[in-house]
Amino acid sequence: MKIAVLGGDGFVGWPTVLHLSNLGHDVHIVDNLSRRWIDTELGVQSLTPMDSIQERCRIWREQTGKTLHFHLINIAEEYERLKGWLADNRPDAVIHFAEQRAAPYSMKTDRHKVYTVNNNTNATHNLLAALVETGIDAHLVHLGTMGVYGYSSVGAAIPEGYLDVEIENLEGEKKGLEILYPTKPGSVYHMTKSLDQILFQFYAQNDGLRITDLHQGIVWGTHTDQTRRHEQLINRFDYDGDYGTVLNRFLIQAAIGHPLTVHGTGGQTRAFIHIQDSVRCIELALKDAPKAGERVKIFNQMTETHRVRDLAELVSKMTGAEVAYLPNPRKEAAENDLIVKNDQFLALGLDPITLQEGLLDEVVEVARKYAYRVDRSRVPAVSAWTKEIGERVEKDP
Ligand code: NAD
Ligand code: USQ
Repeated sequence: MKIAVLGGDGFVGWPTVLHLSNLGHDVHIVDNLSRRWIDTELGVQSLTPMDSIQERCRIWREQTGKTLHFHLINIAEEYERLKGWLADNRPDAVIHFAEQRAAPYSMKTDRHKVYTVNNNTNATHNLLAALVETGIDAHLVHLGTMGVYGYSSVGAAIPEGYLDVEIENLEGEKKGLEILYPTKPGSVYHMTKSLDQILFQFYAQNDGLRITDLHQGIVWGTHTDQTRRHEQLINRFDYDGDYGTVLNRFLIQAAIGHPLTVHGTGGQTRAFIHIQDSVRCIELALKDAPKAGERVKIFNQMTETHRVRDLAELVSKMTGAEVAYLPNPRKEAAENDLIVKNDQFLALGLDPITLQEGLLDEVVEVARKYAYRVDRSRVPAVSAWTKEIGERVEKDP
């Protein structure tokens, strides 16, 4: 297949590009490199030394003989270029990673809120409008998030996108209705992913676009089979307080002798998936495209759930690191349960990689190898969800 990977220079995008190219697909990366600019804005860098996207593509060709194409387009702001690119290239599938994905970054200031909404909502809507206008029957696979659901499970498993409910009509008869599972986003970033869901619902119903939305949990790890092939194919690894995600942050903190930064009691339960499984799920989803006129296909792309304090204890036991319980800069439930259905990927053949399988050691090794690149002052998470929380955290950091 000819596959366009929008956001193919990012943490999940790059290993996906390599995975699909390795399978023999003709892969085109479309990215505006905004993530690299945000590193510059924040004064941080990936733990791992990343080459330019052009250099990464050159090394892949040298290693495998396979060509990757790179196109510098801002899909949120350059609608005509995006449409023209799609019309000229006519991909069979489009994978959409190209959004601002950090919840703390999206809550930093009003400017960051506005940027995140403009970027993410326009990126998704531009893509949908351009697919309709060009008449390309490409399967659109979008990376969404488990966070659209909020995290309280009321003791019931979160289904894969849809919920059957019963309502009473005016005659007092009970009628069944299928609805999108209600969203309850916990940050401006997560809110943009909730908005995306409505855009997908509309374009699938109105224009027959074939759309799959993958509600992904927190991705951990760094290497995949392909990024291991050469040092210059290495994946990015975010450790800073805005972009670093919890388990990868704990692992790098342990490697540099920094106490593990648990927010609040650490009673937050979240869904997780290893980066290798993430790219495998995308491959599986590509093969299972909905037909025109079908509802949006929604998968929960996660393999296990963990409580933050249990992860901290696990990493502490492995490495001897101290655990620090800090005031929480976020507005979120202090404790929650989370039960998630992921039957669809299991049925398609996903064999989940779990935390116990030695991959944690691999990440610690990567973290130790590049620990000299870490700026310790960028480790604390300082973006506060409200002004009041900000003042409190500042007084008692
Ligand atoms: P990332 O920030 O590393 O990558 C996103 C890429 O998209 C970057 O290369 C960026 O330059 C590009 N991009 C952003 N806006 C763009 C625009 N307007 N035009 C063109 N390119 C643009 O993020 P990631 O961790 O690889 O996540 C990829 C997707 O998966 C995101 O949509 C995210 O919401 C979702 N996701 C990520 C995780 C995770 O733990 N990393 C978990 C669940 C879902
Ligand atoms: N947390 C800590 N200490 C830290 C960092 C985080 O206790 O040093 C806590 C947070 O308060 C939160 C939980 O860990 O309760 C998860 O935080 P996170 O930064 O790892 O994940 P999150 O903000 O939810 O965002 C990440 C990705 C996002 C993706 C989401 C999937 O950045 O792109 O959508 O995970 S999910 O969480 O399932 O919604």
